[in-house]
Amino acid sequence: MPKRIFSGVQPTANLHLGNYLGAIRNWVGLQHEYESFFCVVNLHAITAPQDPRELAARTRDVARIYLAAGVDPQVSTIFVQSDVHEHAELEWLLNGVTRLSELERMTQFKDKAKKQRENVLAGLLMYPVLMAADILLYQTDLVPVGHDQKQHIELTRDIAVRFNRDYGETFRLPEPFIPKVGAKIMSLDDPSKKMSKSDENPAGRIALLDDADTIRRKFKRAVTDSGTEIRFDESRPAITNLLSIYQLLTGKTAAEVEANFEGKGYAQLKSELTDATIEFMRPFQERFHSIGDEELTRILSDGRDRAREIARPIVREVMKRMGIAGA
Ligand code: ATP
Ligand code: LTN
Repeated sequence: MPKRIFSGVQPTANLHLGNYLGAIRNWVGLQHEYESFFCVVNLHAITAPQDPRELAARTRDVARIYLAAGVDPQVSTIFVQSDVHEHAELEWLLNGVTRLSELERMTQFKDKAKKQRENVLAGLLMYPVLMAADILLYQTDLVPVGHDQKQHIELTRDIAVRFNRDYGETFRLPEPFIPKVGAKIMSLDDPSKKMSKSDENPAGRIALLDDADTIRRKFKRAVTDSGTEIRFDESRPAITNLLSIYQLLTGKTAAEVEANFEGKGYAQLKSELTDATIEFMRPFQERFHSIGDEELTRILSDGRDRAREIARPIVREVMKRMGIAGA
């Protein structure tokens, strides 16, 4: 069997540079080495309240972002999670080998539950089981994601190991693929927090559809550290974060980046970073806007058909092993 990758992004809000640099960008390189499945995980989005019309529009926009970033539908399978109902089916089946205590331990659940307080939806707790279903459904080898998803992939492995032990060898064990640079892009207004799309204040993130003026303004206001030297230094997280974004967007090495800014000040760093970001965004956004509705519909329905071909027999096999009708 060819080696496979699977990854996805939730269509919950405007995607930002962190989503691109930590995840989507790496898919583009990997798609030629692996058989690739890139999913818009809209069922995950309803683990928090959503406006139905916005959710539907964003689901298509996230697929457009995949394409604009360079995911090639001739090479990779791009589809919407809810179009392949096997994801929800396998999730329910995997609930039969997942422990409540494992779900309650997940840091993303704890963090998000704290924010939602008494309105925490049951789906938020089950979120990692649906993610495990996404991954295991395709016998995935590698899952390219940002650092925050590592714990969910470890849980996916635990679920797979338990299923294989209790019901016989069925699932392949996936590995995370977390980039060395970019796996955790930090917020521009608080470098102790990750850049996040659910953060109420948009100043901390550069959205992938921000215009040039907005980008310039956000970088101008980005916090910096004390000291004046511009180099990678863990004890100065704000500057290190700006340098990492610059490094990834320009394709330079860390040493080249430091040499470039030697003797220069913060204002120069911010100005060059703004230019590099706008230079990346312009063609990216042009591609985003050039993808027609019909073309997108065709790509997503092709993707759905390819995904279902693989997903269907796996769910059948799992049902058979568990003694559930329909096998
Ligand atoms: P939220 O902050 O609302 O939880 P998010 O911005 O983390 O949302 P997701 O859809 O949960 O967005 O993540 C999509 C992908 O982007 C995942 O692979 C995730 O690891 C990655 N990612 C998210 N934020 C960052 C970040 N700040 N730096 C690097 N990668 C990130
Ligand atoms: N939880 C992921 C999104 C996601 C995902 C997946 C990523 C859902 N299913 C399967 C990789 C593989 C997140 O980024 N928040």
